[in-house]
Amino acid sequence: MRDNKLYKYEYAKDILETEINIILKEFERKNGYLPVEHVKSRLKTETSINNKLIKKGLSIDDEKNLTVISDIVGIRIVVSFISDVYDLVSEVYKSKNIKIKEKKDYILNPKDTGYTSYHLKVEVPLHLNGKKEYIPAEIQIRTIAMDFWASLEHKLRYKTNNLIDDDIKNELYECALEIASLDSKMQKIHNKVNLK
Ligand code: 0O2
Repeated sequence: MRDNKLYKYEYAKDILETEINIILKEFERKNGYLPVEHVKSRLKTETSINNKLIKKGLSIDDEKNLTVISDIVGIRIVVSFISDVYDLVSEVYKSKNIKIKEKKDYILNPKDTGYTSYHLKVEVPLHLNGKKEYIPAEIQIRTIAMDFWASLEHKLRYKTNNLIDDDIKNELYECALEIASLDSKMQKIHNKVNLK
């Protein structure tokens, strides 16, 4: 499926990576520091795309159904402090090459699992064979602390085939609360240091 159906998504990933890179370089040039710990982009795997289509009750053989999946192209920007998340979000909003379709602030409104992050569902313009079309993509921006929790929780969930029992879910939720509290503490220290 990937080779023939996903080539446009591959191009869109390249465009998004370049755009995000420029936003980050510009941020560093203007502010004199780069808040980024790391950036990772990916194309959703064929298995993951198919699972999502099946979950939505859609055929995996109909190419048109790919358009309902908004995160085939994904880029994750992991930053140092909570304020960096919001600073970066406003920089992405200023970009003329990234069209923002929807924002989801899971920092202000964490998911039931405890997951926190800032998501932007966007579209990237792709000029191909004299035509312009918009390819959907998802940008996730989160702190290194949020990323620590999400990565480990994802691994544990994957290990148990998504069948985590309620006790473990509660423990993971508590970990998320502790991490959120640490994030706020680090933010306060950051604010104090910045004032000096
Ligand atoms: P992967 O492997 O990261 O690609 P949908 O995208 O249709 O599922 P929605 O509401 O549009 O639903 O998306 P949402 O919840 O804004 O974002 C989904 C993505 O956020 C997930 O992608 C994960 O990357 C991340 N995410 C959301 N909730 C959790 C959570 O509880 N734990 C962790 N670790 N990550 C979460 P995928 O496709 O599920 O997975």
